[in-house]
Amino acid sequence: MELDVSILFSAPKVPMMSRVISKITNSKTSHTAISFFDSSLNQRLVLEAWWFGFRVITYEHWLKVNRKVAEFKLPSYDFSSALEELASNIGTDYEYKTFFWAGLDALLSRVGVQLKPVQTPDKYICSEAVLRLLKMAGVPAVSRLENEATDPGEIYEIAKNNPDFVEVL
Ligand SMILES: [Ca+2]
Repeated sequence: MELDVSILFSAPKVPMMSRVISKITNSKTSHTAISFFDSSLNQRLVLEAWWFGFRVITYEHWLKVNRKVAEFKLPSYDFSSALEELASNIGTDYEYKTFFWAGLDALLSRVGVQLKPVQTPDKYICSEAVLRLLKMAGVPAVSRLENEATDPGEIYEIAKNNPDFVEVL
């Protein structure tokens, strides 16, 4: 069954936090998630790596804490098996190691030091979950991005500029 899947990019609803994050990451988005319609529940749901773990919530609930920056569909891809595979990790902890690694890496890269990314295929930060989904579905535009070392802004830049991604307006 083909699923109605889209990729969401957002910023925190708290304006100050949003500004701080966009300063650090140099992007207007600091979070990314996967949206899909579940026909058995008749609900639009969001799958995301959040501070409390990898979870599914309703789209309505997601909008309460997120200011949507952009949403993209990839009409030429079938995400059903990729989504199923990713969903088998619902409930796993958030990958704090990667989160702190990213901050440290950003600082150290300014002085020319490169860290080796943390490798944990079953624990995610938000961008890692989205990236793994896109890669499993065979989207070539993201194939060179590191699963554990990419921030939402980098995926957003690709989505804006690659014809496989169609913005939902
Ligand atoms: Ca990981």
